[in-house]
Amino acid sequence: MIAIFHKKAESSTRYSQRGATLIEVLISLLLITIGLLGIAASQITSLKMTLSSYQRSQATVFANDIADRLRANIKEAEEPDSKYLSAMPNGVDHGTDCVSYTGALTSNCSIEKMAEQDVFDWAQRLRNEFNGEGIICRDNSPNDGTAAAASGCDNLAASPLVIKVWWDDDRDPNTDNFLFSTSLQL
Ligand SMILES: [Ca+2]
Ligand SMILES: [Ca+2]
Repeated sequence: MIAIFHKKAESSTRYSQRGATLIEVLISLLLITIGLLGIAASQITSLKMTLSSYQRSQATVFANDIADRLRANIKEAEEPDSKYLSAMPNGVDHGTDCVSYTGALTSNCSIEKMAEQDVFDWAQRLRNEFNGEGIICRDNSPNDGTAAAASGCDNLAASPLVIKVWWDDDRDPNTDNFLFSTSLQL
């Protein structure tokens, strides 16, 4: 009798030891899962920040692009009623009169038409390559505005020339677009 009782007690201990091991394994799996989810979340955050910083550098490239175009057509850019300002926000497509980057301009391309074409080309590229929009205007407080149609530009003759570029940083149409603005030294 004693021997049998002893055997039963031993078996019960072994069983409870196996149970504890299973719980330990489950807890370990849970901890590993939580850890992996944490790593995944930080990876996603890091990817978002990388994309955000890439888009910001793209906005700078687009701003530099139109700044270079204004410098190349400085006589028109410096006019008080420059077409760079009045043709906003989408410019005017002058067909082949002022084809950019492809050799000599035709005699039909005036500096005013060139400005309108520059703005047109710029707006197209911003929309197609960046899903964004931009404006050239005069503004003494350039860090405002939510879109080309609500640019926050004061358009006063004494205000500096600025370039503003907006884009949807978080791909959420319900949040404001990001703005990059820079004042323009001609
Ligand atoms: Ca303003
Ligand atoms: Ca948004």
